[in-house]
Amino acid sequence: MVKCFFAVDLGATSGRTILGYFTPQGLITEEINRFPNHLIETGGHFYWDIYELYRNIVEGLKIAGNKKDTEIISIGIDTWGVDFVCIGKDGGILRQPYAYRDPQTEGAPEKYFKRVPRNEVYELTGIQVMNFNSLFQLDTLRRNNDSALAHADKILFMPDALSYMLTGEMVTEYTIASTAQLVNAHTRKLDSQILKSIGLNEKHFGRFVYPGEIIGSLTPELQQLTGLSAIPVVAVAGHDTASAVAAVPAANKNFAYLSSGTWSLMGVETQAPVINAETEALNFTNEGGVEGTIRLLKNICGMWLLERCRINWGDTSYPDLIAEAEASEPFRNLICPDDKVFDNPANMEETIKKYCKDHNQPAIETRGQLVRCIFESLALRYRQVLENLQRLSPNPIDVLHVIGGGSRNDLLNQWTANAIGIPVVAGPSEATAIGNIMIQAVAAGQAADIASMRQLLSHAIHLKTFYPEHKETWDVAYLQFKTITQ
Ligand code: LFR
Repeated sequence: MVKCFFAVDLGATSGRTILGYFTPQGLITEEINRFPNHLIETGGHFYWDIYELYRNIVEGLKIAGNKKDTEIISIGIDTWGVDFVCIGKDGGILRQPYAYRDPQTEGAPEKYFKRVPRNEVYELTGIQVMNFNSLFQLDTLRRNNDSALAHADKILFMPDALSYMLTGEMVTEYTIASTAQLVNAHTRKLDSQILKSIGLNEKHFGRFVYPGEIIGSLTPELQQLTGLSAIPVVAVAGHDTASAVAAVPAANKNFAYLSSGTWSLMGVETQAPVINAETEALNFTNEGGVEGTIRLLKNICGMWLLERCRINWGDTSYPDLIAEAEASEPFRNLICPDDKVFDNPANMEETIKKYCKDHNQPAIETRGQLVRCIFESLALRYRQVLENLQRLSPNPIDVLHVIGGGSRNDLLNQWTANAIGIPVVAGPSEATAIGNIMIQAVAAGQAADIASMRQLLSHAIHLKTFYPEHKETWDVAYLQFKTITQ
């Protein structure tokens, strides 16, 4: 019997379940199922379908349960951050969760800061201000007299809500509550003052747990449906970015990471929150990580730009698009990836073209030019954020670890190295699921800590290093980029 961990990893565009286990030489993983996750637009709002996500997880459990010679030790769920469901007194889900790209939170932070000063909120939470933080979503629902919130007995974040559907147990996991902007960065618990400011208290949340704690075990209903036994569901780092950062194959402390997927999350790992006037002005976040660490990072709009363009491009593969970009003229068009216009436009391709036109750049004529514009702009934005990080980080930064699906893009990795002037180490591409499995392995007593597993990973996983090239050309382009973003 091979003893495996079952990881559920849900992102904004797709989800997957993975079986994995560690050997003295490294890590063995097997993808069990992969499925799309859709933004559902109706009545002027955007939602996720939590029941469909649940159905796909159960499907994965059934497949894994049918595997001969495999025993599942535990299950762990991580998802994107900030979204949640309201649970009624009878235990039912009161409405499908709103998706964080829903426009209802536009201007929400400003409204909230009229009642609670912005600097006080930042000092308490250390979290970057983004419209969609759960704090502002909840405040928006409160202002709108939302019926689900009005009847909510409990509020559960996405990973906790899905764990609840698997076990019947309600918890609030630390990393996912932290990115919600509801946790005090110093006490690492829900902040009662913040909760009070939106008419809530600790009772509205499940038992507070940290990564590695057991949530509950599979319900009898699910045991019957899947043929599995009462397997424990473990709280991993419920926030996908926290699970991904756990899996950075770093040899020592002197690194920055870029978790590259729908978002590009660039940051460093620190032992304590870094909350000061500069981090506040630059809107850096201090999100909770595993084993007491803090993720000092910034959200950069990442592959979302390309994912949205691809919707209109049929079945074109990433390698084809990358080849077209490589064959196009360099630095012809540049955008600021974090401009608000790219948040959730009806047509991303047209929005990028219009942005270039409005900034007096040559008209984008080919798909290759468009993809090149996205990649070069991202690489230059990475440099801009890294320069700030180098000033804010308590440790020197010798290398950038690129992890997540985007780390498979050799061209972007090379351009990133060129732009930032330090080596880029790419991989693992399934960092989030691996981090999820690592936390389950530590919880099961199979490993002492995350540091030892990172060491194991750094030897066991094939990593690619990219060294900076063409410094002068990229320096010139960076100056050009800065004129757009200022
Ligand atoms: C990445 C991520 C980011 C979070 C964004 C929205 O998947 O979790 O960390 O800021 O999605 O939730």
